Amino acid sequence: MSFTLPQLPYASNALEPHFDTKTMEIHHGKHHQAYVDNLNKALAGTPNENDTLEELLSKISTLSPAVRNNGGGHFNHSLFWQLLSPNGGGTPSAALAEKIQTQFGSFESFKETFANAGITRFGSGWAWLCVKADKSLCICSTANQENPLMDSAECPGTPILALDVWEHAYYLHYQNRRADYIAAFWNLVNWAEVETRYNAAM
Ligand code: MN3
Repeated sequence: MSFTLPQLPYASNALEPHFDTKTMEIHHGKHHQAYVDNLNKALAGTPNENDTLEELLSKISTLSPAVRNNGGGHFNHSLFWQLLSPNGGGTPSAALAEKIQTQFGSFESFKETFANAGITRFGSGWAWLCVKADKSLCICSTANQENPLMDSAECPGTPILALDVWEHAYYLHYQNRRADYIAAFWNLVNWAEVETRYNAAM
């Protein structure tokens, strides 16, 4: 089995003005494609070449750095694209809204904590909202292309919202202004998709 680049669920210019077209084209067509290609190369001829991505992540500590970096990269980006929408933004509804209110005090306070996880991640990485094994919500960040599904994760859980804070995600448009990129991200969050993932994890 070999992995393939998923199509974006919208046109590459559909997230303007928040995420610009050039960044989306390079991020999806070059960066994500490279993770897919390098993952396939790293797995070719190994006992793991027929594993699913989830299977790889669940035993990533036993696999090579190339599988960790590129398998993580492929999983994280595939998820990220689904969590964005040209019709995104606003607030979650129903059960997730209630859970956020209970755990973080308010939606605004949740956003601040999540944004802070992205802003304070030194170097490259991701910010996450996860459902933990005890069904509570957890905000954390990970380095590089690591994620909460990896057996080595410091903050294990089921990711329901993800934000790429690598410079390649924002530098063309926002340069060093990571906080502005994160502020723009809230206009694109596909809360319906986050809620679907939340309900499945519960
Ligand atoms: Mn990226």
